[in-house]
Amino acid sequence: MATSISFSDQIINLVLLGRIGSGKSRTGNTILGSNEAFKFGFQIETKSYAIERASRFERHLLVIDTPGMDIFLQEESVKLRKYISEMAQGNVIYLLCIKIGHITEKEHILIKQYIRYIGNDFEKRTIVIFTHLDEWISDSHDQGILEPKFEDFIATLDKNSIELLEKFDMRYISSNNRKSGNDEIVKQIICMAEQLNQQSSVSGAVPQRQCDLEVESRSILCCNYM
Ligand SMILES: Nc1nc2c(ncn2[C@@H]2O[C@H](COP(=O)(O)OP(=O)(O)O)[C@@H](O)[C@H]2O)c(=O)[nH]1
Ligand SMILES: [Mg+2]
Repeated sequence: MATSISFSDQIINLVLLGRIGSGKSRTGNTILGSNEAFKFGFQIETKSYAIERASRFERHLLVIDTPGMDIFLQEESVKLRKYISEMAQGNVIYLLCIKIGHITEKEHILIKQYIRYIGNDFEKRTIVIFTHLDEWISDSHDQGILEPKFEDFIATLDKNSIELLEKFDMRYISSNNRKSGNDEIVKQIICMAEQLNQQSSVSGAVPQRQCDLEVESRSILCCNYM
C-alpha cells in the first residue's frame, strides 16, 4: 500500500565516527553549515554524544557527533546503538572521519572494531571523509604541485589502505572543514547518503528521493558512483 510519507518527511541521519582529532565535530559543522553547532578543537575532548539538526538543500539532516575514541568495543557499541535508536528514526549513514595521511595502524584497528561491533551493516552504510584537505593542498603547493588532485593522493595509498577503502566500495569524500560555506561537500554527502538509503530501502515502503543536486567533482556522485 502506498504510504503518505513525503520526501520532505524523510530525514537523513548521519553519525560521525573516527579517532580523536580526526575532524568529526568540525565535519559535522560543515554539514550543518554552522561553526557553532558542535564544539571542536584539539583541547576539546567530546565526552558524550551530541545531536544537531538542520535543513540543507531541502533535506532534513540529523547529525550525531560521538565521543573521541581510539578503541571501540562491545560496551561502546551498545551505547552508540541505544543513542541512535532513541534519537534517530530509520537508517543511519556513518561518516568515518580520517585526517588525510593518517591511515595508520590505529585507524586500521579502530575500523576493524567498528566492523566487528557495529556489524556488517557498517561497511554497507559508511562514507569515508578525509578531513584536512586544505593542509594537503598547501603541502602539495609547497612541493611545487600547482593543481593537486585528490585522486593523486588516493593513488599514493598503500595496499592495506586501498583494501580498507574497498570495504566501503571506495565511497570517500575529501573535506576542507576550515572553509566556510563548503556546500559542495554537503551536497556530495547528501547524494551518497540518498543513494545508500535507496539501495537499502524495502521497495515501495517509503518513496525514496532521487538525488537531484548538482555536484562538481568526481564521477562518483549523484547516483552513479557504483
Ligand atoms: N585545517 C583543518 N583543520 C581541521 C579540519 N577538520 C578539523 N580540523 C581541526 O582538527 C582539530 C580536531 O578537529 P575536531 O573536529 O575537534 O576533531 P574530533 O576530535 O574528531 O571531533 C581541530 O583543531 C579542528 O579545527 C580541516 O578540514 N582542515
Ligand atoms: Mg569532537
